[in-house]
Amino acid sequence: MTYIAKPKLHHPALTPNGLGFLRRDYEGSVSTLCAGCGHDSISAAIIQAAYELDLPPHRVAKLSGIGCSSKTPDYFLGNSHGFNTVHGRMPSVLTGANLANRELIYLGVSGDGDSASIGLGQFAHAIRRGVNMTYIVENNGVYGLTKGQFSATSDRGSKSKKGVVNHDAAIDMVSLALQLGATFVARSFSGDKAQLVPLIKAAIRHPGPAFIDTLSPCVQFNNHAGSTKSYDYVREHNEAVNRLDVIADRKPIEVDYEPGTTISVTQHDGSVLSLHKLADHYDATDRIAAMAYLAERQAAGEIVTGLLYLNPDPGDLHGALGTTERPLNSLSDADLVPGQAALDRINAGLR
Ligand SMILES: Cc1ncc(C[n+]2csc(CCOP(=O)(O)OP(=O)(O)O)c2C)c(N)n1
Ligand code: SF4
Ligand SMILES: [Mg+2]
Repeated sequence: MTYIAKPKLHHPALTPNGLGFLRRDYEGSVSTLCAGCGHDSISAAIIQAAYELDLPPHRVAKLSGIGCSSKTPDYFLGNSHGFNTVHGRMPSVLTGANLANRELIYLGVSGDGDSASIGLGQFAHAIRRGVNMTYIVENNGVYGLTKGQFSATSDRGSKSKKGVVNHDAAIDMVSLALQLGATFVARSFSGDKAQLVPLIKAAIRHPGPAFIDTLSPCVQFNNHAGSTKSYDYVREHNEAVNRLDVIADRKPIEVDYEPGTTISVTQHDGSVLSLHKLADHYDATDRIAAMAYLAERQAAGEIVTGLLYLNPDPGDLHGALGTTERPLNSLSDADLVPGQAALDRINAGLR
C-alpha cells in the first residue's frame, strides 16, 4: 500500500553515489500498481537515472495528474518535492512552480489519457512556451485507472480487451512535441532500461522542454493480441534510431569517435551526449528530417525509439520573459516595490 514505507535497512556493500546516497535513497513507497505494469519499470528507470546523476533529492520537484501513471511519483524520489494535480492539469501547475522557482529540477509524469485526452491543451502550451522540464508520458494507449477505455493514443484499428475496435485516429505525442517546439524529443519503451535510463538522464540535463514518450504496457487492460501497445507488439515493431550515453561535465569525456557511428553533442550546461547511430543517416539535430522519418517509419508499421530530436542550445520560458533568477519567495519588499521614481519612469514610457 502507498502508505507503507520501505524499510530503511540496506546491504552494507551497496555503492553510494557522488553525494553519498544509495539507490534506495531515491526510491519512494511501495507500489500498488498491478504486477508487471510498465509504469513500475519507468519508476525504476527514474530512480536509477537520479542516482547516477547524483541528484540532490531536495532539488527535484515531481508533478503529475491523475491515472495509474500519475500515481507513480509516490513510488520514486520519496525525499523530493511532489504535487499531484487535477486530471490533465499537471503542465500548468508545473509551469507556475517553475516560474516561481527556477532553481528546482522539474519532472512531470503523466499518462496518455492525462496528457493526450483531457490535458492535451495543457501539454501543448507548456511545450510551446519552452518550460525547462523533463516531461514523461507513460503511454499504454488506454485509461488504466478507470478500467480500460481507449485513450487518444490508441491506434485506429487496435482492439480493446473485449474485442471492440477503435475507429478514432491516434495522436502521436512525439510528432506533436516536435511540432510544438520541444528541444529534446525521445521515445522509449518501459521494457528497455538500457535505452530509457540514459534518455531520462539526458532529458534532466537538458536546459529546456524535454519530452519522452514511453510506451508502457498495461498488463490488465491492454496487453492482448490486437493491441498495439502490448509487450509483444512493441518488442516486435521497435526500431531504435540510436543509443545514448550521458557524460556529466565534471567527468572525463571518453566517447567512441568511430566515423559514421557516433556523434557527441555538447549541451549548454557542459554535459556531453554521445549518440551512437543505429539507423543509417539519422540526424537527431534535424527537426524537419526527424518529423519526416517518423511519419515514414510509422507508415511502415514501425515504432521509432531513441533520441529523435535535440537542440543542444535551447532557450526557455525564463529567458523569453526576462524573469528574476531568484526564487520569488526570497524577494523582499525592497525588490518588489521599485519606488515612486521607477514607477514614474515606467508610466512615462507608456505615454
Ligand atoms: C476531471 C476528471 N475527469 C475524469 C477523471 C477520471 N479519470 C481518472 S484517471 C483517467 C484516465 C487515466 O488514463 P491515463 O492518463 O492514460 O493513465 P493510466 O491509468 O493509463 O496510467 C480518467 C478518465 C478524473 N479523475 N478527473
Ligand atoms: S490497470 Fe494497467 S496501468 Fe493501471 S496499474 Fe494495472 S497494469 Fe498498470
Ligand atoms: Mg494510459
